[in-house]
Amino acid sequence: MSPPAALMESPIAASAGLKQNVLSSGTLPVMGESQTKLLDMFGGKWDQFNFAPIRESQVSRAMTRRYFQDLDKYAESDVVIVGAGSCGLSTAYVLAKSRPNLKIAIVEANVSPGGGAWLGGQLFSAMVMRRPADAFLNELGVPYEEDLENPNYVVVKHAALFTSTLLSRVLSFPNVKLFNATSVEDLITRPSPNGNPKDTRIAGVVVNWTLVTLHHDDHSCMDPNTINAPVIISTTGHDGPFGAFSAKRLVSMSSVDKLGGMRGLDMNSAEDAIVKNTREVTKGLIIGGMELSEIDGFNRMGPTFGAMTLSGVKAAEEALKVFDERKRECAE
Ligand code: AHZ
Repeated sequence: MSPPAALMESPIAASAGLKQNVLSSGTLPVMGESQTKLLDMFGGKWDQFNFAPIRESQVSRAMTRRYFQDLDKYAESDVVIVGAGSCGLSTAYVLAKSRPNLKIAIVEANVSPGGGAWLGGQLFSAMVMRRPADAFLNELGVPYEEDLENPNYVVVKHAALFTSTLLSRVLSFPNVKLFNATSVEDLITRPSPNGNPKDTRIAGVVVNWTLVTLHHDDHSCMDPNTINAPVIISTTGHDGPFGAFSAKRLVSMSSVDKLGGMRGLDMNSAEDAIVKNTREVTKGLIIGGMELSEIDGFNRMGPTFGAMTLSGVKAAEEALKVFDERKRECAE
């Protein structure tokens, strides 16, 4: 039996040993007296306060018109990202920023996007990232602390600071639409030219409101909707009630023989393996993040998130290759 880790390793530097990283590129704005006019505007005048009048139908139309326009626009997307966890959002950020002309739909089963990245391990606040994933934090402008005695990792004081910043950046891109509370229930497929199920091409996703997806067993048939796209990026996390969705579907449709199955925790091997192997697993379908551990049988890494961001960078790179290749094929 191995001795408790505390007996083997020197203690983590106390907070005095942590250096606050000051970012030139994007220190987040801090609310201060000089930066908010809201108190001047509203303070002490609540007696005269009124909202501008509105008719209820205007609220309804303001929401539904936009949503139905988005459903129409994104029914043919350039890229669909399944799952808005740390990997899916990182992928969306890199893709949307590098190709502003791509139409990117993100489909997230949960009401709240972010997956498991709102907290660190065991529901603690801090998020640890091993270098060189600090490059992703620098790009976003998320501040972090460095351990002066160990330069190999950095710490964001609260995982929610990373996730909320990433999410707000992604949602600000005009070429991205997030469909949350919406589940991918199936993949759209095209037969392989040679009849081999392994060469089946993925041509889109089948979606439904998550609340409907959860009730297929106790309601009469409730048919889904569809989104076509030449590139799907699946980042649905490791196996669970919703996780590893595409990986499991590829097995049931015989595109992949069997799942490798996620292995026990080994931070060092797991993070490198996930990033390096993020790829097009089946024609038209890229898998990244922890979902890949179920396909390939990689270890899990537990509460260190660098691989999720850099798997997102690799997924974006792969997606651009696949997209450009498909465009060339269509032009021929
Ligand atoms: O709701 C899911 C979550 O937000 C969403 N999702 C799953 N199935 C879906 C479906 N349709 C639409 N059928 C679906 N959305 O996918 C998101 C996955 O996020 P995640 O945080 O679970 O996965 P990730 O790969 O981005 O990050 C994994 C984080 C982990 S787990 C882990 C370990 O256990 O060792 N270590 C890390 C860093």
